[in-house]
Amino acid sequence: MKRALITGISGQDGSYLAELLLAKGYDVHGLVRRASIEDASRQLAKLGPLQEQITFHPAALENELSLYKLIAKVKPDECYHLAASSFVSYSFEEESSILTTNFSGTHFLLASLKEAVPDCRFFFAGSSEMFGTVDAAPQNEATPFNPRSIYGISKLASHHLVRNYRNQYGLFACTGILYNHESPRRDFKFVTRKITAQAARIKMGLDDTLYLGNLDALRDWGYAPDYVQGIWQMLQHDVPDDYVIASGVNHSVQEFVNCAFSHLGLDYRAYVKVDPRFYRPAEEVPLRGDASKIRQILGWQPTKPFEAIVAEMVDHDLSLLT
Ligand code: NDP
Ligand code: GDR
Repeated sequence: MKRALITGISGQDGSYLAELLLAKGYDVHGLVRRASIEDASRQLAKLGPLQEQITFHPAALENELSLYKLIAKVKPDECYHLAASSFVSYSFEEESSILTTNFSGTHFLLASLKEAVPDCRFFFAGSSEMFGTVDAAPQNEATPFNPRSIYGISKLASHHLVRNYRNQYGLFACTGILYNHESPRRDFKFVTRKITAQAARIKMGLDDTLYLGNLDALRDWGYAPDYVQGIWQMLQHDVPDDYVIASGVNHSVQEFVNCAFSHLGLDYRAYVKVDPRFYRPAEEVPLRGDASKIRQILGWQPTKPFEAIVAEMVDHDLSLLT
C-alpha cells in the first residue's frame, strides 16, 4: 500500500486529493495546523466523513524541525505540497509571512525529504501567477516568468527550488503550474464562490446586492477535481517534470456572474455593484494556459465545462440555504 503525505489537506484541492488517493487504496496522511485538529468539525469540514480514514499530524510549515520530524516519521512514498497562503495579496504588510509560509515552507519540506526519504516523489502546487505580466497568451512551460505579486514571487522562487532539488539532488520533484480551478469547496474569499454564495442568498431573498471588483478581469477557470487528477498523474509518470494544467479558455468575471444568476433565473444587472475595495487592474494580456504537454504526455483531460462548474457551485450554495 502506497503512503501519501498531503500538506494543505483541509483546503479545496487537499480534500479532493485525499478522496482520490483513498479511493485508490493509499494510506493517506495529512499535515495540518494544530488549530485545525482542535477545531476539526469546522477546519476539516471539507473532508467530511473521510476524516476517519486519514492520519492527521499537527505541524507548522514555518518550523523546519517539526517538518523534518514528521517526514522522518511518516516516510511517505509520495508527498503532495498544497499548503500555502493562497490568496493573491498585494499587501506590503503580508509580504514577509507569505514568503515564509510559501517559500521557506517548501524549502524545509524539500530539505527534509532529501535527508530522510530521498526516494519520495514530491509535487509542488505552482501557479499561473508565476507568469504574472506576460507578453503573449496562451502560456506554456516555456513562457518566461514575470510575477507581479508577492504570492507569485513566492511560488516562482519555490518552483526554482523544486527544479534545483530535481537537477542537483536527483529528487523526483515536479511543479504543476496551475491555473484557477473552482468547485463547491472553494473558499468564500475567491471571486467564484463569492458570486455563487451571494447569488444563492439573493435568490432566497436573504440579500439584495453583490459587491465586486473588476468585472472585465479575465481568468482561465477549470474544475478542481480535474486538476487534482492531473496532479496525481504527474507523480505516476516515469520521469519527473513540470506541467501547465489549465482549461485554455478565458471567461470574464462578468460572464461568470451572468452564468450564475441566469442559472437561478435572475438578471445580475439588478444586483451587482462595483466596489473599488475589490478592484484589481486587469492584465493587458490575460493569463490563459496551454495544457498541451500534460494532455499529450500524461493523457490528462478536463471533464467539466465552464457552465457546468458554475451550475454545480450555485446548486451547492442554494442547497446549503434550503
Ligand atoms: P486553499 O486556500 O483551499 O487551501 C490552502 C491550504 O493550505 C489549507 O489547507 C490551509 O490550512 C493550508 N495552509 C495555509 N497556510 C498554512 C500554514 N502556514 N501551515 C500549514 N498549512 C497551511 O487552497 P487550494 O486548495 O485552492 O490550493 C491548493 C494549492 O494550489 C495552494 O498552494 C495554492 O496556492 C495553489 N493553487 C491553487 C489554485 C486554485 O485555483 N485553487 C491555482 C493555482 C495554484 P488551514 O485550513 O489551516 O488554513
Ligand atoms: P486569483 O483568484 O487572484 O486569480 O487567485 P480570485 O478569485 O481572488 O480573483 C479572480 C479574478 O477576479 C477578479 N475580481 C475579484 N476577486 C475577488 N477575490 N473578489 C472580488 O470581489 C473580485 N472582483 C473581481 C480579480 O481581480 C481577479 O482578476 C487564484 C488563487 O487560487 C491563487 O491561489 C492561484 O494561484 C490563482 O488563482 C491562479
